[in-house]
Amino acid sequence: MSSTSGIQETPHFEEPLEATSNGLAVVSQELLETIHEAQLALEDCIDGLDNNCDGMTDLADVEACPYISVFTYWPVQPMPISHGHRARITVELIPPDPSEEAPWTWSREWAVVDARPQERCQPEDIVLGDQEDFRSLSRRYFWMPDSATKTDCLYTVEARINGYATANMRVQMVNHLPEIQLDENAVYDGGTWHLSASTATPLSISVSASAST
Ligand SMILES: [Ca+2]
Ligand SMILES: [Ca+2]
Repeated sequence: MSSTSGIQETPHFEEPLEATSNGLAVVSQELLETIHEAQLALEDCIDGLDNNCDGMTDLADVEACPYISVFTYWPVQPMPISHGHRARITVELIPPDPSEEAPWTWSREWAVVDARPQERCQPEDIVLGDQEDFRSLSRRYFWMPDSATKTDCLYTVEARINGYATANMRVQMVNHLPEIQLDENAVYDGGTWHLSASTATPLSISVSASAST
């Protein structure tokens, strides 16, 4: 529409009051959720302080620091593992991580936290390898030391979830003497005895014989 002055008038549409009110409510709700998430993120679960000022400190702040059970199928403590062998430990997280896929909400840290006897065993003796993380599991590969001086060393491997939920697994380096199993029947071909043996190490056999009468 043109006025007599020649100035174009822009059509003006007013939003209904109800729509404006609903829009503000949505923004308000989103803002509250953002503030709430920020408050949860602010709580450090192990520092002894109420970081997000909600009156609850560390693990008492159950919403920011939920109870997590770290469960392991570790049947023997300590678990004997041969020198130089690669092994793995798996822990199950109950409940599962809040995220359905990586990146995970909860951190998963693995470490060797103790070695005994301290005179000849150190946590660094164990070499930690690849780690695999899933929503309900964390798994870590490691190598046992391969030195006779570390025989019978006891190591404690710890899985730490979200900075505070832990599980400890103990392993012991063993160095069993090689065992030789002879077949039930040695075979004599009329001039020579034939023996077969199974062993995990290079085989050297010393034989002494005496004639029987
Ligand atoms: Ca805290
Ligand atoms: Ca708090």
